[in-house]
Amino acid sequence: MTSPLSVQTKISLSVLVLSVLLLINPTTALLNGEARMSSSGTIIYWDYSFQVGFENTEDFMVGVEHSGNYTYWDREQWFRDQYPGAYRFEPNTTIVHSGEQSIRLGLLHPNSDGERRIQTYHDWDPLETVQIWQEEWFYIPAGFLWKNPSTGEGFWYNLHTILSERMWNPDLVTSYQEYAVKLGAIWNQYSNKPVFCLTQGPVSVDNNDDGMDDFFSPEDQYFELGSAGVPTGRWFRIMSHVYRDLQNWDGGYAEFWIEDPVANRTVYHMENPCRTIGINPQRIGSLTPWRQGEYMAYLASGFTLYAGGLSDGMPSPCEIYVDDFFVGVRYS
Ligand SMILES: [Ca+2]
Ligand SMILES: [Ca+2]
Repeated sequence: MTSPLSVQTKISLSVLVLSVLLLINPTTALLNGEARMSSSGTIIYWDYSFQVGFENTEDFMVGVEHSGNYTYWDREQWFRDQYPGAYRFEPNTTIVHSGEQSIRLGLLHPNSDGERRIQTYHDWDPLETVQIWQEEWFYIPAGFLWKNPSTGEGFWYNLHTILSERMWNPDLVTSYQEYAVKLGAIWNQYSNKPVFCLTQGPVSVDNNDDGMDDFFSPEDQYFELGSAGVPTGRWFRIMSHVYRDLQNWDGGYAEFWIEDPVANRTVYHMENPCRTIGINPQRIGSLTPWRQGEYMAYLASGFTLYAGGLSDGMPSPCEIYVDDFFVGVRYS
């Protein structure tokens, strides 16, 4: 068990490392030999990494399914193709964490199911990727709508997805499979404030083809971080680290940090062992990450604005800002 003090010390060191890197690379950069502080307090050198400051045109270029080869963002869901004009995904110069721009994410008509999600992902090799570190800064405006003003029911928003496995394969008993590890925010009616929530799932993984989900009961999939109120009107950072044990799928772990500089940094830190591989990596690797008919599979991570909870009363527009994204992976 790590004490809060030592966690803060680690975060401080991590912030120092990041600050130095930002001085060297104030905008966008592909980095080799990138270093970050691991959960155990040691430096990890990433085999591949990049950071995006949303200062350049290519920072905003996203592949959609059926296409690829973008520098940073390989995919988003098909929804923007299906619902043109439903989103804002654009440079912003008024609410900025560093440099001159951030990215504004806006859902303009989130009452419609297809128009309430922006998911911006980079793909990874499922057979080689052992560790992923991801971090980015979020700004949720003051006055952000967290609950239905008429009914009092809360909304939820996914923000940070370090692990997204998806597979479409009609040859299997369970043709669509998904596993994810992600962090978001939700209105908690008991504490009467928005809180962070950690999700493992939703699960539809059937590696033995018996038509039944392989693991996790529904109540195991979702944890509200009740004491970790979500900051609004200021920048905060979500960081996470996933270890994928490719030999023993139950041997992985996921860590999350929520860093709020105003509220004295570390809001939450979890380093419990958990399963971080859902779909058999061989199965993901056997299919292309780009859709060919009904066949597709990928492992990816990235930032999101995915809103839900109710069909009516969603904020419109629903907007947040993101800046200074970093991701690194190790192949060992
Ligand atoms: Ca920036
Ligand atoms: Ca099964």
